[in-house]
Amino acid sequence: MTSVSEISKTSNWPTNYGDPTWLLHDRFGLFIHWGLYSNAARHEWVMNREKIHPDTYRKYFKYFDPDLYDPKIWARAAKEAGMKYFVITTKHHEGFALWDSALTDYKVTNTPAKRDVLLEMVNAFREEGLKVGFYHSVIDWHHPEFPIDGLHPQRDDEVFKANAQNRKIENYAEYLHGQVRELLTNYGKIDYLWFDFSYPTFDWGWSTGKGKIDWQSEKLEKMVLELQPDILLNDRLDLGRGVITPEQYQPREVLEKDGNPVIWEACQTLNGSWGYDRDNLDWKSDEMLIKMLVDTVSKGGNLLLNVGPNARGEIDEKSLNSLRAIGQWMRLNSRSIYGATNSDLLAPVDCRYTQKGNRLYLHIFSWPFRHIHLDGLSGKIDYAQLLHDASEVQYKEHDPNESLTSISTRIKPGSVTLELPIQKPDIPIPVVEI
Ligand code: H79
Repeated sequence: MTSVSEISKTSNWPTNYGDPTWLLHDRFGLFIHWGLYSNAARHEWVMNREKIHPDTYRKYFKYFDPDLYDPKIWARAAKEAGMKYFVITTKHHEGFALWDSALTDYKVTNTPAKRDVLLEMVNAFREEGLKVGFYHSVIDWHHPEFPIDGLHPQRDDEVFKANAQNRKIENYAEYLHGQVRELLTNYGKIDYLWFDFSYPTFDWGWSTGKGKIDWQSEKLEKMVLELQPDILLNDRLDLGRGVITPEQYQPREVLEKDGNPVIWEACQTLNGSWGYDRDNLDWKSDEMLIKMLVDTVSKGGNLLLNVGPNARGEIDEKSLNSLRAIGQWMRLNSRSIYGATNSDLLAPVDCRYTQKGNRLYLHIFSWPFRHIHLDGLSGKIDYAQLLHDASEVQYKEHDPNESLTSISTRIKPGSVTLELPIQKPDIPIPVVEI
């Protein structure tokens, strides 16, 4: 087992980045995707997917009117779910600024919202004690100097492309750096900056993807660290460093690089869409979400779980209910999550281990017939209990020096057999603390 404090000394973490101890401890954050795509209510890539012209897309700018927006409600929901930080889309690929940027008119203060909703959000979450993260898209499908490539919504619009011949990525990079400067200057201490995303290796024949040369990532990173020396950064500037961020994909095992554990964070949706998606039918169950959190920590990572509030400024009931369910589980079981990481021990089938110091947490995904066998733990256990109600779990230790104790049960020498109740406790994922 690598302790959380040791992980923070690993190779994917540059010494000039902030101290990631808090992130590794906290393990669970809220991702929020909120922008003009929330009005379209059919995925945050709608501009791209439907190749919507910027002039047409402007209707969402004109009608962005979040009259029910109260970020205190969002912050409380996150806190009650057990989340310790949040990451908000300051600007997504659509290019719309969710704050009062001096560098563009395409910003929230020019919509019917008329106010800096980002500022209110940052204040509300800080008040609830959550750390503040900014998502910022380096891609921008609205900016007049962003060169058209194979990912651009107007990639097949010959007239648009002809008119965009003289776009200069340097001009866009200057804008990008300027906006990031604003975000890191005007909103107090920002704990985490989450860039999205580089795609340098893509080559569509007539155009290539974009990466660190285009964004001037080295220079951008330097500015970020000058403005916010304690900030943490993710890995999407094409620099090969920062928090590794697998997207809607649970790694199959502990994430390592050159044999060392790395700092990583799974980002996951409730339903496959990041932005509010009215007609979505792919909602994950509460149990699946809890499993996802446990699975992530059991592999040494964080979970950044997303909600897509709607354009009136509300997180829908379905999402809120999922957060509540996770919160109920966390209230009783968060000891196995906060400050915990993967164990070097191999967990039994359908179980996940997390470990914190010499406490081992066995998460039981599928309730067994009475017994679970823990290899190699004989003589090493002092006490075992169900975490949610502190009820003792009795167990038998099997002598490591004996041969298979019984041909009929195949008990392994050196293992421990937990004796569990027949009835699964009334909690989505029971945890045994050992
Ligand atoms: O904000 C959310 C998504 O909208 C954003 N990241 C999360 C946090 C995201 N944008 N793109 N992606 C995630 C992945 C996109 C992959 C693809 Fe492609 C774009 C597949 C096809 C087009 C880039 C180009 C990768 C392959 C070709």
